[in-house]
Amino acid sequence: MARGQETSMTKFTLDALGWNEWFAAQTGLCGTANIMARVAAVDRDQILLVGEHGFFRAKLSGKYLHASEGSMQRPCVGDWVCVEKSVQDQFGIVHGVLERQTELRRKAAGDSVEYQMIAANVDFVIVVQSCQYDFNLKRLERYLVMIKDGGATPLILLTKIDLVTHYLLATQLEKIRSAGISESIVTLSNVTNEGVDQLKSVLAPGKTYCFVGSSGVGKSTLINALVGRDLLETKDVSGTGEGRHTTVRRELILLENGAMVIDNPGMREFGLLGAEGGIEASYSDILTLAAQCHFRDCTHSNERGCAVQEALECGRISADHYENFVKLRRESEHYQQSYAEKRKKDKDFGRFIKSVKKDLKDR
Ligand SMILES: Nc1nc2c(ncn2[C@@H]2O[C@H](COP(=O)(O)OP(=O)(O)OP(=O)(O)O)[C@@H](O)[C@H]2O)c(=O)[nH]1
Ligand SMILES: [Mg+2]
Ligand SMILES: [Zn+2]
Repeated sequence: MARGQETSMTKFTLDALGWNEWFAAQTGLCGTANIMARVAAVDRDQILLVGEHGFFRAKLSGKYLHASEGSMQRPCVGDWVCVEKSVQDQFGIVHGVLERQTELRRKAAGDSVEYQMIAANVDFVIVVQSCQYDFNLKRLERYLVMIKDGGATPLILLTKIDLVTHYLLATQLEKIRSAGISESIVTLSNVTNEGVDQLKSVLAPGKTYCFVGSSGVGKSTLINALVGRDLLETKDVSGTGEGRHTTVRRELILLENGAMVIDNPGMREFGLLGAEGGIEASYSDILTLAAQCHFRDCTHSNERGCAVQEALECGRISADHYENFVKLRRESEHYQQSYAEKRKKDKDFGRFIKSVKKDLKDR
């Protein structure tokens, strides 16, 4: 693989890397760790950072590493961190992570009641589905809920349009719209390049775009096209479209036009946990109706005077849309209680962070 950007000598302004007033307001907490940098990738025990002097590597301070074990507080791609580094140091030392402006996270796999961070401080999350084999409306809705919950703006991207008929593509677009999803949609082919320029025109300088979706849908192929060379590894998939995972690392890449993109490994699951805000944003039509139900604690299943059931009966909202709402809300709430208990531990961590920040300031 052509390893590219980390060896480039380009310098940047922090603004070009996505820095804004939100982060600037926090720099007082950084003390002597006075270099601000953005996380481009997290490897085993090293972090690739990009700052005003370009790319460099860093490690977490021992104290931070110890306290943040298994926690959401560990730096992830897109984070802004406070680093201590002198010119002669090979590695920087990361002392703290600035509070995130947006978060993309999902429920960790299996029974574990934890969030898993996917990316931080992204402006847009591009949900990629392939028109061939991969298109799935319910999965799309699930992504939209978590994206909105984390405060980023979702965009929808359908790839591999060279492999399907115009009719099938039109049907898929119609399905998305009739489910009440109003986000922008781009359709493209990495083979014929149809639609690639349209996507390029959407990507704005200084903004960060995170690509998510199943394995084999063409995320890395597309990012290579945006970069203009084979920076990322891509791989052929079997005839069913079911891919092995080619990308194994989340990585922030700077495009020539100044936009930043994050490639991700393909995801099989995208579990919900405590995503009430995202559900409210995605199902505002149902929640507006729910406010008119006769009973305040209406579950919208079989109560008298239920406005949601009424709308369902007369076809104002689709059964699929409603069923998915019920399912996602149940899933989102399922682990809430135990998560809340676990949060107590994180509070202790929060106190620790405050003390570290104070230490740094007092030095
Ligand atoms: N026909 C067709 N093939 C495509 C298109 N985009 C990507 N491919 C092919 O699909 C395969 C998988 O592409 P990748 O870019 O590796 O997919 P990915 O989404 O990065 O996959 P993971 O890294 O595993 O998550 C490669 O063989 C690509 O050449 C497209 O628009 N049309
Ligand atoms: Mg990939
Ligand atoms: Zn009701």
